[in-house]
Amino acid sequence: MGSNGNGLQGSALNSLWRALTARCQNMGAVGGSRRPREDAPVQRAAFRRHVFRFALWPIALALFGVLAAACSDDPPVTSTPTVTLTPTATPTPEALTTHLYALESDYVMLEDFDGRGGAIESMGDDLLVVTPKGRFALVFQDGTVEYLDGSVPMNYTGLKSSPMSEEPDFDSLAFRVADILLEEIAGGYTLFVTHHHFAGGCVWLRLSSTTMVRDGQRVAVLPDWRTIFDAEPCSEQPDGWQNAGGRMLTDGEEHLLVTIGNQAHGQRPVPSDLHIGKFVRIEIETGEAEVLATGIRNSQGLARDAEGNLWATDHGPQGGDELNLLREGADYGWPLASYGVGDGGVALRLIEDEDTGRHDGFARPAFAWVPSPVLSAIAVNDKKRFPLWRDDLLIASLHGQSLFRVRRHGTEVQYVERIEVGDRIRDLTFMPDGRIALLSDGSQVTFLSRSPRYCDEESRNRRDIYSVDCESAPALPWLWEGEIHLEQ
Ligand SMILES: [Ca+2]
Repeated sequence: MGSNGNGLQGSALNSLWRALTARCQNMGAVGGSRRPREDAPVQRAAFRRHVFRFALWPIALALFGVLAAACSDDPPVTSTPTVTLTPTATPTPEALTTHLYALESDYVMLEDFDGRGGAIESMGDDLLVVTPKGRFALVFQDGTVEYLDGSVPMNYTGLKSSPMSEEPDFDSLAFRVADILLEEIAGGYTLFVTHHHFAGGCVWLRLSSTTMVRDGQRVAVLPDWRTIFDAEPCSEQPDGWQNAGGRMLTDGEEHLLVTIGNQAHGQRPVPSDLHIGKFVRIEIETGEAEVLATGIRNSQGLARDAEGNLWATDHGPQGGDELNLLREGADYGWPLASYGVGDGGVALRLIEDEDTGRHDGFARPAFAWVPSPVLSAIAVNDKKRFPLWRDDLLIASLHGQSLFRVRRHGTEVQYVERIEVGDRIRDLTFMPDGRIALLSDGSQVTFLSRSPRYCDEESRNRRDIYSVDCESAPALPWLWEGEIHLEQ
């Protein structure tokens, strides 16, 4: 195990730990020491190297593609029956060859998710996972997993016993945790969660926070949750929470930036006094929300690059998934403009005399996808972890079961590389140790890292892998073809 980076040191902090965990025990929710291995076979799921071979890969992709087409997170404009997601993931292949890197993958299977969603965030060198229905798990650097006591206050039990759950369109899978965000404090973290919450016969998208305390391997989620914000309005429709959005980012100045999906509004414009379908800035202390931009459908990705640009993904209807540059005051068009069309190819013609599929009259995306991969989270790479991908955006997708590496210069997108991983990726993050962590809807955490094979003989003889950062590798043979004049 590597260092946890934030362990409590010294007797004073140990005393704090004891006091806090004692408080948790009194309140009936403590994250104690790691559970014995023999008691919890799933929790000690160590890394599993993929055994899936390339020969089977295209077949599995095709089959999974057919299945996923029915399981898209992107609710259709016309209603179709809800399909239960099979929680068994298709394993990511053991190696992925990309344009600039060969990647190796390790994975950890968690207990089956009850739904679609959840989120991950690095916690020191380890990974905090929140499942779609609000359970917490820590995936340690060696691949062992510990489930923590305590859960996100969603009131899923209340929803399941409500009359809404009897309705044919009831979508329990989409009732979810949308995102988590950790801010380091003395002895632990402040944890922010965007999630659904059922109250008064209605489902809200809520922003809550609590404290996590950490002493080495021991982590506790304190039970004193605080509600910061509820997005208006809540939904009384049995599937009205599908387009949740809910991705968060701190502005470093006591605010959280949050994307809020347009939920049950479908193709109906959202009134300006409602939060849904908008990009908002929420003051953490007061919960006051300010609308920064409008015209958002289901934005599940939000990231800030090193130059301060804000990038957000959004779902188109059929075609027209977007990568947007967020700017205050902008209207991103939904539902009045899109590069997509309605499900079944029905033209979206919501403004008189406007052509469909032009995105006229509104802030256009920096890039758009046709067909829709159903984009989810965004992470920005830095030059330390994948130097040849420096400043690139890495975007996950659900239906597309792929990552998209976006090469950009400033705000200009130059090209997009598709990297197929074979699973619906809900969230992703770069780990401090250089791995990429992916959370799938199939209850799987996958870690991608640069393969040692990237520097071996076979790879070095490939002309499409540019291995300048292989420390021990001799110069590439083709570099010696012809004359090379080096400047002195
Ligand atoms: Ca748009």
